[in-house]
Amino acid sequence: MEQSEAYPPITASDDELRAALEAAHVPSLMTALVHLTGDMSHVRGDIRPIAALFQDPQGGIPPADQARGRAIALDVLRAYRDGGSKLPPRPSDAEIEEMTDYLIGEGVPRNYKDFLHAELGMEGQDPYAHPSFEGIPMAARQGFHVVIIGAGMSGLLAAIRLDQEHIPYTIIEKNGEVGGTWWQNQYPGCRVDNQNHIYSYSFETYDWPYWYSSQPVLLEYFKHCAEKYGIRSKIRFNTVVDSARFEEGTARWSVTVRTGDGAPEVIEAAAVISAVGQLNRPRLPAIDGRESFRGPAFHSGEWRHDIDLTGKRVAVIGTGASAFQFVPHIAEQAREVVIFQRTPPWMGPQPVYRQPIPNGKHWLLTHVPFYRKWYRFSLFWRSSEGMLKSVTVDPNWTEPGSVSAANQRMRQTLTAYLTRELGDRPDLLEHAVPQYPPGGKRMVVDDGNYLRALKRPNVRVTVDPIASITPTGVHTRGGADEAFDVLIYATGFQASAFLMPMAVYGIGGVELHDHWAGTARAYKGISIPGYPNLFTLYGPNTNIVVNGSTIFFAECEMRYVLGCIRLLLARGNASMDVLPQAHDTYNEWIDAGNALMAWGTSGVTSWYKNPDGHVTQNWPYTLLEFWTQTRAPDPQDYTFIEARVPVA
Ligand code: N01
Repeated sequence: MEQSEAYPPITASDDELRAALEAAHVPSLMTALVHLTGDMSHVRGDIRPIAALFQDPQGGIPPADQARGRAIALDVLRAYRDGGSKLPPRPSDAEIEEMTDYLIGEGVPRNYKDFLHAELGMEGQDPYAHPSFEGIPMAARQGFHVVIIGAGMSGLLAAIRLDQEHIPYTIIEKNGEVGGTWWQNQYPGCRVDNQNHIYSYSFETYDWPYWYSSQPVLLEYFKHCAEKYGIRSKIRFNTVVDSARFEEGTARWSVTVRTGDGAPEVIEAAAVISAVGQLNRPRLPAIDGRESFRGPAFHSGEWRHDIDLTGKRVAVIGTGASAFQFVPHIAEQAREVVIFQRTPPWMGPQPVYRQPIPNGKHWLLTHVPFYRKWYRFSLFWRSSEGMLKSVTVDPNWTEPGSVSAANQRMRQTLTAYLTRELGDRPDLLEHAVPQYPPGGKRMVVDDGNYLRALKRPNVRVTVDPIASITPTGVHTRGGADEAFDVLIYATGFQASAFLMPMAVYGIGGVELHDHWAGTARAYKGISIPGYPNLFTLYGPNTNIVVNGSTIFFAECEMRYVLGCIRLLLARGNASMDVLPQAHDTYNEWIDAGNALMAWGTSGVTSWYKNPDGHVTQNWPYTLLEFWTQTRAPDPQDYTFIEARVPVA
């Protein structure tokens, strides 16, 4: 059988090949060599990754063995080039399985086989597309108009997938551009904390300039997707959804939108897909006197580029991922930066965090057949289930500051990193080691930039809590009055206020937020009882702390949503409503899972919990489990609803 991917022929010289191979991820390279030669000995020899060292970028392969692997690859690539860049038949399924085992350095548990095989897409399939709408007449599809709310990562994905099945839609977007959180967060230094080869749509590869790209690059990627897939013309920009109402007569939705100062307008929809994101509605803290400050004050998610910080005294409130990224930038401009820290973050060291991808790596990713696929796969594995065990609670563990022996080891490693980096500044180190267990909050990815900034003479960290904001600055509980020119709130987002500030009325006219009563819940993060044909992407309990990428979740969710739409069209029903029993049982299982994770423990506060302390954000299980849960809807979990009156 032919291999599924086309690559440009190799024309590089021996020296160019040699130079490119220096940048290779050797385990992925050895696996790719099987595709070029048909020879399984490349993954059966002694150049092999070691399971226990999977977090090492080269899987623990010693440098001398890496060099041997590169030398073998040089010979293979030369022969491939000189033979006209022709690939042998594709490896058999059993061989692919063996290559998978090789790459992740351990026998893949049986139940992972299907999942990993699909994620690989080795036959050229689109792993997260809906398997088939065959048999659904075009007229039925065309009559099923969907309103998508939001044109960020999830909304664009929804549009691309609906287009593939010829289902019409309109996207309502509050901003003037696509990109969602990547449009909203424009603070200096903003970048992704998930490596881009997995933080990207599975079907849309990109020549990423960085391992972890900056916000402008991410925004460009989503703009590129909107252009390439012809989405733009179906987006109503600068338009907000005021409300959505399920009309019980027609079993359809009426969505009330407003553009600018215009009059409200109602759009009818067979289904509504909410893709509103979680990290775009700033959360300003309830600190006394906040409104009284006379100078400029703004939130990190609403950066005031018109305010020149040069020579100013700036207060930064909060030390989460946002502050972590912009503090080094503003420290170069401001006269003085004072950081008000309530809780320090755990930092995961990553030396290449802001580094560009070397040319050799670009070349390998674009020219060596199947290298990119295996590389993405190895990252996927390394960033998925590997970390989960270290943040799982051992109920018999009693040491404060950790939740298990593995978590304690993680704590020691991360503490040693901080101790090393701040060895020369005991005053900073004293307040830099978090008391909560690693994994209790999202870890920040660090290449030393933030800690270097803290050591600057014009930067100071204070742990004296803020008592109030005054017209001129900050008054602390310790009694200090500090004067500032500018206040920057890096205090996060209203992530647990799902779908706010829209009003969403379901069966019986019940408003969704009243129904939730402060605790957002959904079945598989997607369906809510009493709200038929309302599907939420990145909804309740679909966020992750240590494993995977939110794009993986969105792709799984959207395949499930298409499964629902297909069910409706095949059965000829108007709407489907998830059964309360299925929803409740599912959420009990989610709660039980979260109670056993570091972020669910009682001493930890974060944006993952709602004000009552309930974990409304996080998925507590493996990626395999989410993939399995969302493969396809089970009709037994839903009631199907007919229209009582004809649709106008
Ligand atoms: O917000 P946060 P963020 N007084 O909620 C503090 C994603 N993200 O914008 O921990 C004083 O994490 C609060 O203190 P505490 C990422 O998923 C990703 O930084 O509550 N301080 C905390 O220090 C991230 O998790 C990227 O004690 C107050 C900070 O404000 C999420 O967005 C980059 C306070 C809020 O931290 C949110 O990150 C940026 C008060 N009254 C963001 N109230 C990347 O991809 C709150 N705080 C890298």
